[in-house]
Amino acid sequence: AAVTRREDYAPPAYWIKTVDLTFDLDPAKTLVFNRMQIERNEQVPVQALRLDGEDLNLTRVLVNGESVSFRVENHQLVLENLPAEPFTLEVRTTCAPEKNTQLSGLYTSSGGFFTQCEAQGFRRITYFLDRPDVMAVYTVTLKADKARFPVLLSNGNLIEQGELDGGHKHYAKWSDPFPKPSYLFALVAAKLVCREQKIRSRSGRDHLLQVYVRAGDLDKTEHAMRSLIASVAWDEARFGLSLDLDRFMIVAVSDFNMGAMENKGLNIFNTKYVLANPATATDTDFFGIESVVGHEYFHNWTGNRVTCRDWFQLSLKEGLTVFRDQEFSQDLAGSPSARAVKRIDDVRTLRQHQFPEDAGPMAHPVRPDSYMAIDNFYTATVYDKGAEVVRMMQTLVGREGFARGMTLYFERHDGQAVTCDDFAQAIADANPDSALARQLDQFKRWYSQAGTPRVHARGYYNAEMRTYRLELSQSCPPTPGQPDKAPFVIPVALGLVGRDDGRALPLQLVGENAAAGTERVLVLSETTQHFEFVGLDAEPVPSLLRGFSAPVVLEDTLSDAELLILLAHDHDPFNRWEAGQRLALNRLLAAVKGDGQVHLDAPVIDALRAVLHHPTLDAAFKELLLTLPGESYIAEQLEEVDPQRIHAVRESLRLQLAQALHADWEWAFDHYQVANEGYSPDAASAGRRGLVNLALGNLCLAAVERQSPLWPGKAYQRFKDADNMTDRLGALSALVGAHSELAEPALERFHALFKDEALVIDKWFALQASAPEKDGKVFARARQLLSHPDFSLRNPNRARSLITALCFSNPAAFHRRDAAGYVFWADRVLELDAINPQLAARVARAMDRWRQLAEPYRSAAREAIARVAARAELSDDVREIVTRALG
Ligand code: B3K
Ligand code: ZN
Repeated sequence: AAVTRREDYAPPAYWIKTVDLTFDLDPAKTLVFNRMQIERNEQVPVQALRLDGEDLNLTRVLVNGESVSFRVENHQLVLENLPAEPFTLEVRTTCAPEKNTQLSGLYTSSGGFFTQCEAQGFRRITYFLDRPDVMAVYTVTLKADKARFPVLLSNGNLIEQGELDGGHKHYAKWSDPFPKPSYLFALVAAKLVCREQKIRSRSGRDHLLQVYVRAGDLDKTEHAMRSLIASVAWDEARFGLSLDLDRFMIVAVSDFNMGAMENKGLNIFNTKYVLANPATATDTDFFGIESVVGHEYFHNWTGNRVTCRDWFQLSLKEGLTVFRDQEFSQDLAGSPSARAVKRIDDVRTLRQHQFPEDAGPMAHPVRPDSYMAIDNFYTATVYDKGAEVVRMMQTLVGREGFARGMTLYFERHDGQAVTCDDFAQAIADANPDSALARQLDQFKRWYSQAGTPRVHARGYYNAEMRTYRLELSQSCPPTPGQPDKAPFVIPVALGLVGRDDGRALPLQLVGENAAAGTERVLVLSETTQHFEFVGLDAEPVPSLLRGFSAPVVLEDTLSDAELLILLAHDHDPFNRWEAGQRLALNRLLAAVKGDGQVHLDAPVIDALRAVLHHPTLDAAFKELLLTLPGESYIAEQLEEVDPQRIHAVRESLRLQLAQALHADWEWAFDHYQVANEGYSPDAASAGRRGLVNLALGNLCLAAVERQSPLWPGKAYQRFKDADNMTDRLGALSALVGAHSELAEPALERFHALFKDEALVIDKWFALQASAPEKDGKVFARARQLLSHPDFSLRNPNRARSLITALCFSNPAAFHRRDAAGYVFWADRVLELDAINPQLAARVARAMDRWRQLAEPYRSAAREAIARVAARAELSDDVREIVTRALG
C-alpha cells in the first residue's frame, strides 16, 4: 500500500466550484448523477484531471454535454485534454449501499440511508477531487420510495420537495450556501421522527433545531436538544461565534464507526451520543452527549467555516474543537471544583490513551508526517494532545488574549482551507508581547515532535538567604523516526505551599519588586533553567504543573510526607488529586517491583479518610481521589510489564482500601444519597451518585471477602429498585466487581429488563467483559458471549462492547500465560477486517505496547501480531497498524 507524505502536498490542478448531485436511492442499486462546474487552477501547470472513486460502477462521463475519452486507473477517473475555460463535467455511477459494511460512504442502517464521508468516504459515493482543500457549493436532490423513506435530508436549506411516480416516490432538493470540502457532505433518507425547537440567537437571528431519531426514541432526545441549545449560546458568549444556518439538524444512527460527524448543518450521530433518558442512560452517558453535541456543533466554525488544507492538518480542527468542547463542559459545570473534576477527567483520558500511544509504535506528532490509511490518524494524539497544545497557547497568552487570537484567525481565514501554522500564527499575532509570540517557532515543536516530554524538578532551600531555587530541566524520549528531540516551550504553572500550615505562599522571583500573587506560570524553554524565589521563611513544598499546565510527565523528588501536605492543603484541586494518586502509585509500584505485597499504611489511610469526610470538597472530586490509578496507567510507569502481577497488587490494595475505610464507606453511602425527587443529570447530583456507587462497590468487596451477605443483599435490592440507570448499573457493577453470587441473577434480570434497548445491552456486554478477572472466568465468559444471540460484529457499538472492553479495558483478562487472549484478538481482527477495516484497525491497536510485556506474554503477542500480518488480503488500515507494531 502507498504511503502519503506531508512534504508531498501540492495544490489541486483543478477547482470544483459547484456540485449538483441527484440520488435515486435504492438499497441494492443507487444511481448517482453528479454534475460539476470545474476550472483549472491557474497556479499549477496544465495536467490531467484525476478524480478519486472507490467501489463505484461508472456508467457515463460527459464534458460540456459531449462524450469524451477517459480511463480509470488506481481508483481514479482520468481525463485529459480538457477545455482551458471552465467546463461542466457530468459523471453517472451506481453503488450498492446495502452491501457497504465498512460504513464509509453511502450505507444502510435499520432500513434507512446514511452517509459518512470523513475522511475519504465521498469517493465511495461519486468520482470527485476528494481532498479538503477543494471547496464547492452543493445542491442535492434526493429521490426515494415515499413510504419507506419519508424523511429526506441533506446539508443546508430545503428548497423544493414533491411527489414522483404518481405518489409512490418523492423527492427533496437541498442547497447549502457555504462552500465546503466533500468530507462534510451528508444525506439521510429514512423513517424518522424529530424533536424540534425554534431559538433566537444573541445576534437576533431565528433558527430551527432538529433532532431526528427512530419512532420509539423521541423520549430520549431532550438532553441532546438541551445540549445543542447550550452549545449555540456558549459559542456566542465565549467566542462571539453565531450559528450561520437557518436550520441545524442532528440525526441518530445505530451503525456508526465513531461518535459523531460534523457535516455542515446535518450532523450525524452514533445513537450512543444522542439517546438518553434516566432509565437507560448513566450520568456518564449524559455528560458524553453534552460534550459530543458541543464538539460537533463547535466544528461548524472550527472545521467547517475554516477547514484543513490537507489531512496532516487534522489537529487544526480536532485539537482545537476538543479544547473548545472541554472548555464548554467546564463552563457548564460551574463551580471551580466542578471545573477541576472535568479537568481531572480529561487528563486521565490523556494519560490512559495518549501517553501510551506516544510511547509505542504508533507514536506520531500532533501534525503527522505520513500515513498509509488516514483513518488510523484520528488518534488520541491528534485529538487530545492537540487540545493540550491549544490549551498551552491559552495559558501563555491568557484567556482574553486567546479569544482575540480566535477572532483574528476567523478574520484571516474564514472560508479557507488552512494549516496548523496559520492557527498558531494568528494566536501569536494577536498577542505580540506574549511568551508565545516571542518563541513561536520553538513552541511549534509541539506540532512536529512526537513523544511525551519529561520535566525534572528539584528544589533547593537556602535558610540563610530565605530563597528557594527551583531547577527545571526537560528531555523527551526517542520515538519512531525521531531519535533526538529539541527542547519544547513548556508552561509550568506553580504555587508554593507552606510546610507547616499549608498556606499559599507569595511568589516573588529574585529581581522583582513584589510578589506576583500565589500562583504563576513559569516558561521552561531551555534544556535546564533555574528560578529563584525570595522571601521564604521556611522550606516550601512546591506544587508544580498545576491544572496539568502541559502534557508532560513530571519527575520531582517529593517525599510521601510532602505529598501528604499537598493532599491536605494544595489550593490547586488538580494537584491535590494528583498527590493522592501518587501516594497510591508509589505503593503499587513498590509492590509490583518488589515482593508483590502491598501495604496501605496508617498515614495514607488517615489522609484518605479525611478526604472522604471533608466538609467542603465535592462528592465527584472525592470519588476521583479515592479511585486507585488504573492497571494500564500503572503499566506505563514500568520498564517491563507483567499484567497479572499488576492486577494482583492493585486488587489487593483495592480490598485494603475497602476494609480499612469500611465504616467511612458506610457513612458515605448514607450521607451522599441523592434526595428522592426525580433524576437530574447535573454535576452535583451525578457526583453524589458516583460516590455512593464507589462506596457500595467497596462495601460489597469487603463483604464478599468476609462472607457477609449484608451489603451484596443491599446492592441487589438497590439494583432491583433503582429508578435510574446510574444507580442500577452502579449496584450491578458492585456485585460483579466483588464476584458476589448475586451477580449472576442480577445480570440475567438486567438482560431481561432491557432486551429491546440496544445501548443498554451494549453496557451488559461491556460490564461482563471488563469485570475484574478472577481465575480466568472473565475471559471464558467473554469468549462465550461471542456466540450470544445478541452479539454481532457488524454493529460497531456491539462489537466494541465486547472486544474493546476485553482487549483494552481488562489487561488481566486479556494477557494470559496461555496466550488465549491474543488468539482471540487475532481472530477478531481478521474477521472484522473483512467487514469493516476502520473498526478492525482500532481493535488491532490493543497490541501497541506488546514490546513492553514480560515473557511469556511478549513472545506470544509477537506471534499473534505476525499471524495477522501474514494474511495477504489485509486492508491498508490493519496493514499499517501491524506493520508498525512489528517494525
Ligand atoms: N470528524 C469526525 C471524525 C471522523 C473520523 C473519520 N475516520 C468526528 C469528530 O471528530 O468530530
Ligand atoms: Zn471532531
